[in-house]
Amino acid sequence: MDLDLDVPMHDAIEDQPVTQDEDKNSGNENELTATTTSVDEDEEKDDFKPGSSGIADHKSAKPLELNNSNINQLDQWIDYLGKCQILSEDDVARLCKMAVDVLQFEENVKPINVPVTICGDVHGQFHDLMELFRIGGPCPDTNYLFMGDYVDRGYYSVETVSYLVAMKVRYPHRITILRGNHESRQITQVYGFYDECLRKYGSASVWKMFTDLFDYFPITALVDNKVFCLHGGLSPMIETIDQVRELNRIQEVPHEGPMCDLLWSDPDDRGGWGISPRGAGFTFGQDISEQFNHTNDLSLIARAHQLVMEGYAWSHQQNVVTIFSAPNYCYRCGNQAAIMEVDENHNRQFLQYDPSIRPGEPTVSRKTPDYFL
Ligand SMILES: [Mn+2]
Repeated sequence: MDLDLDVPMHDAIEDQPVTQDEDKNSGNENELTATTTSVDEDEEKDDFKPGSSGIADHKSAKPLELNNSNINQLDQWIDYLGKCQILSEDDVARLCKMAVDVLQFEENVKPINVPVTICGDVHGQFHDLMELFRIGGPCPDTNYLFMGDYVDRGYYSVETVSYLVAMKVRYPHRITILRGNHESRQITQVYGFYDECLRKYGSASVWKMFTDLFDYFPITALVDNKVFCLHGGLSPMIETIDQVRELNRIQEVPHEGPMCDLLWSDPDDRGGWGISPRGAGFTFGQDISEQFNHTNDLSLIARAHQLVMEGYAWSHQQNVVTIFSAPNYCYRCGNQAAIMEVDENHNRQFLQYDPSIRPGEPTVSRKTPDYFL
């Protein structure tokens, strides 16, 4: 079954900068062009240059080995972060340095075995991430693959990305965290993560550490050689998965080219390649998906990146699935979230969930306020 056209696969919120008014006809601005001015200015400052945080200055020649001491440290952090508390700046530095020594050894196409539970955008909705683990089962009992966009939009990007990175370092073979288009210096300066770091830490240091770390995140995963997983979609410059393996991914997400496309593209009802309304990546039709899956002997492309009201949506006659794991996105979209379990026999099951209750926070409600009664 193909996508219902009424489903807002092209999310007006995702496609427009937050500072723009909500009128979708007002120029169709997009995330990349919206940031161009500030980025050009920022690149004049050494502070914002990749690597300036120093977290990757003393990389290890071999993957991080866990011992009692760092396991205890990580368990403490995970316990603390699980209560939606932030780590100290020094501890974020320690965590990010450890994470570099895990992530630098992962491949551009991370091989993953079944069973695994595949998740889409989280976007700083920390309490909903905790709900995700309640629905899907705790990590490391359940293996997880997250397909990017941990930060921006929600109120708890710092807590969310700290938690996921700590889990990655603690259980490196149980959880995979891919890079989304929001795991980027440019995008996070516009959509919330940079400002949240300044607000919670009083400086940009923690933002610099995490964005330096994002450069090391793998960009795709391959589940049992059959399900190709990535944040955005396909690229006209990539015909085979081996071509993804050859990319140099340790860099800021480029404005164009294959790595950009993998993190930005979207499936479309129109055939062939199309210009993306986002201003980065491409749209690709069913013919493109079928050819890619045939060439690479795949059964499915699993991706995230677009709001879908049921939390998941098939497209291209089940050659592509979109998974979105932020319920009531931006605390106002009213969508369900979903994750996709793939079992030992490659059976797929979608688990849908609604927003968690957040005590003391504004809940979006359509009910008539009390003062009208
Ligand atoms: Mn995205």
